[in-house]
Amino acid sequence: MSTARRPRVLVARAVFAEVLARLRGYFEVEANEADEVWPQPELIRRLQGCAGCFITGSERIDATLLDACPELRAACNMAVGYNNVDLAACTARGVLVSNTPDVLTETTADFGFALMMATARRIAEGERFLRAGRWTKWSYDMLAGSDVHGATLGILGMGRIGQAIARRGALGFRMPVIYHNRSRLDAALERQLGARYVGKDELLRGSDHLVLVLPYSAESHHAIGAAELALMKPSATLTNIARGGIVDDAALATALRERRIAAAGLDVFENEPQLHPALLELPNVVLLPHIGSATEATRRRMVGIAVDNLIAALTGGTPPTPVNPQVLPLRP
Ligand code: 8YV
Repeated sequence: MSTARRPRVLVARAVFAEVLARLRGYFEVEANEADEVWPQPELIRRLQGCAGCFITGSERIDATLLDACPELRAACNMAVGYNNVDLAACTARGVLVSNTPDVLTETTADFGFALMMATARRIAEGERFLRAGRWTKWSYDMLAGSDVHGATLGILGMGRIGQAIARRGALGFRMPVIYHNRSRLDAALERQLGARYVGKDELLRGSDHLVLVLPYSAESHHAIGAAELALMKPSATLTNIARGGIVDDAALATALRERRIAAAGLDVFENEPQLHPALLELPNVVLLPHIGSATEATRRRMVGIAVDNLIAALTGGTPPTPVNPQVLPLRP
């Protein structure tokens, strides 16, 4: 391709260096090696003249941006969740959206299970206790938590990651698994996972350890608020590896402070990276900075798929993981 005719793409956040080199084989690339999180006006300014962009969960693609960037034809998200993108607005304008499913499923399930275990067994609290020099003697109830093996594992959202967590619980830790989801799995898959479908209230009432793995949408906003937390056992833990906004963080902080549930493990927050200040004051919550998919191998696979989508979309190929394939083939 001659340089003059090559499409322009924006890589909105820092990525592995070899990825930029690969993209430069096809496109004029504007990168963000300083890894700034651009406010939307800056993102719009940088996107002028771009046919495609590589984005992460930090970049919001909405109707305002699309109207200000009429040449944009593909927005390739390095995440399986795409609630940062107004899908209907993209589809209406013929803009392809892609995500990165499958490659992060097992990695994120490992993390969800680890966070649930850390929460139940007070791992982070114990480390803080030790580092603070408070470990002066053994005592019978020091940092006593709750068992994971044999306890009832509840899963809200039974997609790929929910299923991978169910498998870990049922097969690895002999946990009875209950789940709630928009649609019920077929009976053979339920048997294979060792998971039983229940209504949402029964899930809340029956779980010893409840893990949230559902996508964020208007429908799932505050799916766990004060009323839902009130149904949970006082001994239960809650783990959120899905998205901020699914849990009402203020209501959760109150429930944790009043010990209406025992503990929580949170990797995602409303308004992240800002945290509700009340959460930071509580001993019985494990707080992590949205690292569910963060292994080097998985992050490389995620970037790779996002870039495969971008290249295919803008060179007339078949993007491997489009979210709105109905817009294909893209307008010239
Ligand atoms: C991403 C995620 O790291 O895939 C997702 O949906 O939440 C994480 O794996 C994050 O969204 C950055 O794009």
